[in-house]
Amino acid sequence: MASPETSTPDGPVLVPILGDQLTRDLASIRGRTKDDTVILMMEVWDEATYVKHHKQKIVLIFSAMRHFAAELRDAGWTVDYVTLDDEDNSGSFTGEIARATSRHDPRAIHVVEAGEWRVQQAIEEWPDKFDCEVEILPDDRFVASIAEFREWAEGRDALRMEYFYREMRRKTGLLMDGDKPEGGQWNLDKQNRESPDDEMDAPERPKFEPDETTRDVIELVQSRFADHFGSLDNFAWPVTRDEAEEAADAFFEERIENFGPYQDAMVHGEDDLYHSMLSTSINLGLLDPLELCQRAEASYRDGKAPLNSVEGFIRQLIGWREYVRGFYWYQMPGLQSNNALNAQRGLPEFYWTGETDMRCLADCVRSTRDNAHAHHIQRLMVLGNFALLAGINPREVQDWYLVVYADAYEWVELPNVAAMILYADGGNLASKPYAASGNYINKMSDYCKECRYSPSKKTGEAACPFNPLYWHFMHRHRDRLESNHRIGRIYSTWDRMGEDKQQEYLDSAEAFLDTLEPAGRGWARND
Ligand code: FAD
Ligand code: DLZ
Ligand code: SF4
Repeated sequence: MASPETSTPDGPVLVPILGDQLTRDLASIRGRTKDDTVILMMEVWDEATYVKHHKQKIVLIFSAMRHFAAELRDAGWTVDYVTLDDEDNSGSFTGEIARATSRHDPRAIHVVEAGEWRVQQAIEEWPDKFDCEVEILPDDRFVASIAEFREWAEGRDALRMEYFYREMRRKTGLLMDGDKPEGGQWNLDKQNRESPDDEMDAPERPKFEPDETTRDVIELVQSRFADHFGSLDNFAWPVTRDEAEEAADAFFEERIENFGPYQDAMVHGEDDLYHSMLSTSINLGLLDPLELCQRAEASYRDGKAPLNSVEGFIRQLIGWREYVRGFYWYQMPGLQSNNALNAQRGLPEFYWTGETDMRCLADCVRSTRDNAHAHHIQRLMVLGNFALLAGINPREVQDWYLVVYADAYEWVELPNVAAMILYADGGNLASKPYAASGNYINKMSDYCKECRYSPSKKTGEAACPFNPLYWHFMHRHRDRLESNHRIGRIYSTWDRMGEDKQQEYLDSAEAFLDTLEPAGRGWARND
């Protein structure tokens, strides 16, 4: 830590840039003069291991950080870059700021607020720890500030994405026709539920061959994080702004047209379909989400993509993405420990191994392991739906999602997991649990055709496990869910079944749940 004597009024401004702040338009460097600024970037053990991230996620972040540092240097900035294998590396952000203040004698530290609550807590201690001015700037890469979301949310009985999204449409002017939504409707989700069919022939997204920098990081990760989940064989993520832009160009040229209709479709072995595959780049800061929305709108206005695709894409970004970020900061730190449904089962081993006869789950875990990615409907209605119905403990599910996806940061992962899939917040984010039986997956995918289970069988050995698990879930949460106007009606179906049928469902579900092997915590966290 800097002592009072080491701080000089005419030292430079130290600008720490965190691993998910890789943009030259960052608030802390925008408008700064280069000869008065030292940018600090830090590979630190604490960040790489607070959960045992997928190997591809660490490679992606370290490689993108190293490329960004080189880009800044080329542009004339002074960058102090601390690598993980620097022998004096302290292992933490705060420890590295302490070392950097003694190297540079800064007159001030300017840092953009962290994406994650855990890191922000540490940053907020810096003004007391360091003997120079510390300025914490808002992260203005989002359309809505944290304060703006809070203002919108406070006093409302229920928070719903739809109403927030309309505010964001008005604020950005995206897809507006005066003060009305383009085409007359705000949300065209109902047009975006096509099942997969033979017409589908999604072009392959660009894959980026690891360059020397990425290969160095791959070597580092193979040696230092060998026991982390996931394969590195398929590493092909964009690691620079240029590559990310190439990936975005390909999406707007080849896939946005069909993005909407097939947004919820799933096909065995097809990992990208018409999705943008841009979340890793957006979350790192390599792409600006608002610019992407403007490009999407231009595709509609130029007649290259239909409104339902473009509205769907824009809704994911200025609706869901902005909404979950605001929700995270509004609900933290409680959101981490919410468990409204008192779910206590351990995470099954197959979430890590993929070894299950449930073909849908096995395919989603395979894609997760090989690509550090699965698309939204796989995360929500296969992996998430199973965790909800089987009553898996939210802490274990949260860790899993944070570990396994290359785009996972707690601000976006936690609301999606705790509130959207698990209903662990008791319904602040979602108006009902996203619970579904095998029917839904059968309709939206080709998984069931070759599965050893049958979605049309309701109970017994051959029945799709989602079927009895669905009723088991509904039965055990009747007290809470019966009064929910969006889901409560299903209890009349349950009551009409009669006791014998009901018991068959419950017994089948119990028999299946008894077969699940809990994984333990070793894959997610170091002891
Ligand atoms: P596309 O389908 O092309 O969508 C376009 C963009 O919209 C995405 O790139 C993303 O930035 C944004 N978006 C879409 N849905 C959401 C959403 N629900 N919340 C926030 N942004 C959204 N996304 C993450 O970026 N990080 C996560 O850790 C993450 N965890 C998730 C966990 C669960 C349980 C669920 C259900 C969803 C999660 N998502 C997360 C959202 C979504 O699954 C991914 O953003 C998406 O699959 C990324 O692929 P894509 O870029 O091809 O997305
Ligand atoms: C996820 C991650 C990892 C694995 N490693 C680093 C790192 O070594 N240095 C760094 O600056 N950032 C890393 N990150 C991303 C941070 O966890 C991310 O910036 C937080 O979300 C900030 O809140
Ligand atoms: Fe999944 Fe059930 Fe279909 Fe098998 S039958 S793929 S378990 S939904």
